[in-house]
Amino acid sequence: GLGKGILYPRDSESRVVKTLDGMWNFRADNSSTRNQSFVDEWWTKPLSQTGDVIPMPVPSSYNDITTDKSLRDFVGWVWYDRHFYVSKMWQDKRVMLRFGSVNYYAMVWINGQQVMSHEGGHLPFECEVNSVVSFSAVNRVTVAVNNTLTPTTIPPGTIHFDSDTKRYPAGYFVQNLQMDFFNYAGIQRSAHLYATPQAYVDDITIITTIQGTNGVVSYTVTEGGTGPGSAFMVIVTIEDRDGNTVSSLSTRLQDTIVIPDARLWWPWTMKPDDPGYMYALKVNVSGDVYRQPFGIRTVRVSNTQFFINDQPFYLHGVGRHEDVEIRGRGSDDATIARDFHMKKWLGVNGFRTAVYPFAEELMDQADRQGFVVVDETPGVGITQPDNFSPVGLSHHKAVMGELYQRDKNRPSVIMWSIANEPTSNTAQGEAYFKDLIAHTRDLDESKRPITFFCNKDYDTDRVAQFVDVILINRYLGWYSDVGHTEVIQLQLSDDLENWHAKFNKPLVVSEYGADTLPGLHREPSFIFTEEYQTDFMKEYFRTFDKYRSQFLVGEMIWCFADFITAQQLNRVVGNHKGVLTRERQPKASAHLLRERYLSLVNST
Ligand code: GCB
Repeated sequence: GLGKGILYPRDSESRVVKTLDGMWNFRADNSSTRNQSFVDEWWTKPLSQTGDVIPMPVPSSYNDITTDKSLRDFVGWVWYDRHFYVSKMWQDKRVMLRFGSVNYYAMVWINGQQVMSHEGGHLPFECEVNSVVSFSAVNRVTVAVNNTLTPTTIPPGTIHFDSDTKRYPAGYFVQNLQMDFFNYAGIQRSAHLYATPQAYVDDITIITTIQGTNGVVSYTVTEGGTGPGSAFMVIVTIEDRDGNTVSSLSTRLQDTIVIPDARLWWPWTMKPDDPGYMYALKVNVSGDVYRQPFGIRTVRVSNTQFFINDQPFYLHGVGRHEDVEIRGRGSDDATIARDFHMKKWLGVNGFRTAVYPFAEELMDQADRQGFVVVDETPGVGITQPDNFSPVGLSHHKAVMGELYQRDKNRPSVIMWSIANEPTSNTAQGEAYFKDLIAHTRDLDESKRPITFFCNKDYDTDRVAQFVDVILINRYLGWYSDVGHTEVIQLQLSDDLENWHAKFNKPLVVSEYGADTLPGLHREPSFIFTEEYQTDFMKEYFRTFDKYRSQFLVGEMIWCFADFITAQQLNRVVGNHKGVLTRERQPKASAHLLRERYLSLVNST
C-alpha cells in the first residue's frame, strides 16, 4: 500500500458517519485568480460577515445554480462555509473531515485554522480535526475553491489576458482548455465528518485469485493510532453479501484467507442471474471495525483477447461524463440510479469514466450491479509542450496514486486509463507516458491492464508500445470525411489491421460518434439528424463484427448521454453525441445500440 489510506467513510459498530451535505454559505471572490494572493482573509470570520452570501448546495457544481453569467463562467477563488457541531460523545474519538471531491484546488479551515489543502478534482481527501474542533460549542468549516487550470495541472489549461482597453474591459481574460467538457467547479461530492476509535483501520488492500472452486483472498491491513511499539489486536474475517461469516479468521495484518466454493464477481452480461457478487473483508483493529467490500475475479489479456475469470470478455460499452442539468458534475443518487437503469436497458456491460474519476457512490453501483469500468485519471488535453514538465508529470503520478488508492479494491475496475488523447507521437510524450505507466504498474499489485485513449496513427504513436490493450478513438465520417458513411468500413478495417499487425495486442474502438439533435430528421441521412447517427453506427457495427472474433475486444460509443461543453461554434449547447439526451431519454440511436448490445449478450 501507500501508507495513508483513503477508505470510504462507512459506519460500523465502532464508527459513526455524519454528513455535511446541504446548504452552505457561498460567495465568489472577484478580485483574485489562483496565482494571486487572497485580498481578504475570509476564513477568519463567518463568510456572511465579509459581504453578501448566497445558499449553495453541497454536493453540486456552483456554475448552473444561479442566473449570474459571471458565476457560471467564473475563474478564480470561491468560498464556502457552514456551521456544525461535534457531539460530546465523540470527544474520545478520532474525528475526521473528508471531501469526496472539490474542483480543482481546495483549502480548508476549521474555526479559522487551516487544516488541509488539496490539488486536483474528482478524488477524495481528508484529515483529522480533533485539535481544532470544539466539542462544546458551534464550529465553522470554511472551504476556498479555485478552478484555475495551468500548464501543469491535471487537466492542464492556460489563461490569456487581453489588455487592449479600447477593445476589452479592464481585467478581461479567457481560460483556454484543451478539453471538450464544461469546467464545472465547486464542492462536487459529499462532505463527511466521521469518528473512529483512536486506534483505527487506516488502509486495506485486497487481491483475489481463483483456485478451482476456492476464492483466494490476499490482504494487507495498515493500522494507525496505536503508537510505535504498542500492542494492538487484529481479527480479520470475510462476510458474504448477507453478512454471514464465510471464512476462518486471521489475526495478522497481512495474510491469505481461502473462501471455499466462492461466488465469483461477474459482469452482468456473463452471469445475468448473479452479477456483481460482493463480499466484505471485516477488519477489526483493537475494536475498530471496518468492512471493505471486494469481489473475487481475475482479469488478464492475451495478444488477441481479454479474459475475466479466464473466460473471454467482449466489452460493449459507452464512454460517458458525469453531467446533468442544474447540479453539473455534482454527485446525485437519483441520477446514478437512473443511469444504471439506462445502461442495463441499452445492454451496456461496461463504461469508461471519461475523462476523470467518477464518484465513489457511482463506482459502488458498478461493483454491485456487475458493470466493468475503465478507470481514468483526469489527464485529458496533455498536448502542449509545457504540459510535459517534470512538475506536471510528478503531479500526474500523484493523481494516479490517489486514484489507485481509492479504487484498488473494486472488482469493476478492469483497466486503468492514464490519459485521454495526449500527444503520444513525440519523444516528449514517449518519455512522459513510459514513466507514468511504469509508475502505475508498480502501484497495482493485482496487475490490472493499463491503457490510454489514443487518437494518433499506428505508424507515429510512441506510447501504445507500453500498454496492455490498445484503445483508439476514431471519428471517421465525422471529423474526417464528414457525411461519408461509405468510407467507415474501409478506413476502420485498414486502421485496426495495421495496429494489430504492428503491436500484436488486443484492441478496443474506444470512441466513435456523431452529434445528433433529437427530433431532427432527413432521408437520406444528413449530419446532425437521427438518421445520420444510426447510418453511421451501422457502418461501425459491420466493421466491429468482422474483427470481434479476431483481436477486437471491445467497442465503446461516444457517448452515453449529451453533455455540456464550453461555448464553441461547433457545439450547439453542448456535445450531442449522446445516444441519450442530457435528460437520459433515448434518441433513435439508443434503440439501435440496444438491439445490437442485447444480441451480443445473448450470443455469449
Ligand atoms: C474526443 C474526446 C472527447 C470529445 C469527443 C468529441 O476525441 O476524447 O472528450 O468529447 O472527441 O465529441 O469530439
